[in-house]
Amino acid sequence: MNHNRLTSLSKFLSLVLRHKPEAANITVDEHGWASISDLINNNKNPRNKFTREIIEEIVKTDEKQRYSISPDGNFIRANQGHSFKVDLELKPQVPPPILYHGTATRFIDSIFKEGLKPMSRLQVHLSKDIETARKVGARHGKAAIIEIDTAKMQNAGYVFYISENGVWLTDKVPPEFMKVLE
Ligand code: HQG
Repeated sequence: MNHNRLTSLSKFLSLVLRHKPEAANITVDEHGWASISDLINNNKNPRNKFTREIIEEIVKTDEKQRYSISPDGNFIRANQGHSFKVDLELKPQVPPPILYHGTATRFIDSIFKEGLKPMSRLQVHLSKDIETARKVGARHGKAAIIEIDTAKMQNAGYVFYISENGVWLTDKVPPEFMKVLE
C-alpha cells in the first residue's frame, strides 16, 4: 500500500485507539482493547476504511511500535499515549538511573514551577535516550531536554512503568528531580 495512505490511516488509528474511539464508531474495553472486526465493519467513512491486511501492515511497520494485537488475533490496542483512562496492566519496573523528557523551550518555566504533568495524557512520557527526547520535544517547538534523576525519584517512592514499546511512564515529576540538559 502507498506510504502516505498508510501513514494517514495509522494517524487515524492512533486517534481512535488513544483518544476518540467514537470517531470509528467503536468502543474499547478497560484495558484499551478494541475489536478488530468492529474496527473493520463499524467505520463507514471510505477515507478511513480498514481491512485486516491494512491493520496488520500498520502494526508491523509502525516505527514506534505503537500498537499491539492480542494473542488470539481478535483485538488491537495502543501501547501508550492514551488520553482516556485505561489499565494497560503494566507492572512497576526499575528504570535506568537517568531518563530524559523532551519538551519545548517555551514550557520550561512552567515545568520548573509545577513539575512535569501528564497534561492531556494519562502519564508523563520519558525516554531512555536523548535523541528520542529531542524528537518528542521538537513536535512542540524548539526542543529542550530535561534530565530526570529517576534513581532519586525511586528512593523517594515514585513508581515507573515501561510500555510494550519501550516508553517510560510515571505519574508526575516534581521540579527537584529535574535539570535542563539543553
Ligand atoms: C508539557 C509521542 C507546561 C510536556 C511521543 C509536553 C511521546 C508541561 C506537553 C508521547 C507541563 C504535553 C507523549 C507543565 C508537561 N507546564 N507544560 N507543568 N508538564 N508539559 O504530546 O511527552 O508519536 O501530551 O513537556 O513520542 O510530548 O504520539 O506529551 O511538551 O511518547 O506515538 O506538555 O507522544 O508519541 O504533550 O509526548 P504530549 P509528550 P506518538
